[in-house]
Amino acid sequence: MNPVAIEKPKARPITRSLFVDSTPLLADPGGLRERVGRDGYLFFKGLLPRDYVMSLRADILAVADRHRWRMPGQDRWGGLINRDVTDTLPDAEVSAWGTGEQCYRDVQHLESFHRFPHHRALLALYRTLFQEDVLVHARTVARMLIPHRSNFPTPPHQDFPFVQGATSTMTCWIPLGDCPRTLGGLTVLRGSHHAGQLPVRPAKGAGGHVVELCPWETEWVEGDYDAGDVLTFNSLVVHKSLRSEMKDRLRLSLDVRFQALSEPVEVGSLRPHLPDLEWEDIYRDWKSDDLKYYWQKLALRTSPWDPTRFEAKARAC
Ligand SMILES: O=C(O)CCC(=O)C(=O)O
Repeated sequence: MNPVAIEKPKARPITRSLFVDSTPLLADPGGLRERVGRDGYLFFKGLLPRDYVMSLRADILAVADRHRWRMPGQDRWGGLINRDVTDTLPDAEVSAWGTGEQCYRDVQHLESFHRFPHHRALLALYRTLFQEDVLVHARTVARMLIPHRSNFPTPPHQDFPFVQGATSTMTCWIPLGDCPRTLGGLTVLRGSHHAGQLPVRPAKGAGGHVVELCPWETEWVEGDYDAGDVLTFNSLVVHKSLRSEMKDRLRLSLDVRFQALSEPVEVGSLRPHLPDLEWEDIYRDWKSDDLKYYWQKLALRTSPWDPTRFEAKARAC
């Protein structure tokens, strides 16, 4: 018997279409889950109140002011950078954290920053998606991407090797302020989670790794974000940032992860984003106690860190 020839998908031209707004599906949980199962991503226009987002933006920019890297004379929300100061930041710090390390460390101490992902609109969304109680990962990441010679657009990657735990974990990307495409917002490769975990190799930009894409994996979706918009995607979805064309302005955003409470979590997701920072230190000046060590009150299943997820392998396209 002749072996059956498996036909490979054909190479396709790269396309860049606009996000589909899933807000109408919030009233149709089945439809919402079907869409995320098919496309791997959901985009919501104005899911969060603009004031809520701008308030955290102002808190973070007040930290930036203490480090003198905003241009003087702006209001609390202005993102113009004082490049005379930021250009002197060491390359290693900027490539690791997007900004100076001490500034990022100070942001990681903000109570409003860690409280932000517990907003009821986000919890309700993930409860609908997972159909059970939700675990908010404590490791919230701020991307304070300043224009600097050591900052590069985030390369195409999947979050799963970095986050591990359950493949059903969802990343939530939230711009803290309006983020037009020209400021380098996040874009996703529609449906790319269906290919499973892809091999990685080292690269420049956030995360420091890139995946190899096949010539038919070309369907990028993107958009101009307003403050309050939310993008969420499965941890196997390939995503990257667009290149910022604004050489005088910072791009400020959060990455937060949510998962079903019954799924395993890798314990690093419950640690602060800076490896040498401890929660005790972060909590020192907080006004309320309710969110301190909140995950310790939950019945969690943990899974070990698997370093082989980063082993370089060739991909057969
Ligand atoms: O904000 C970025 O450029 C990268 C964000 C990202 O990769 C993520 O949220 O997983």
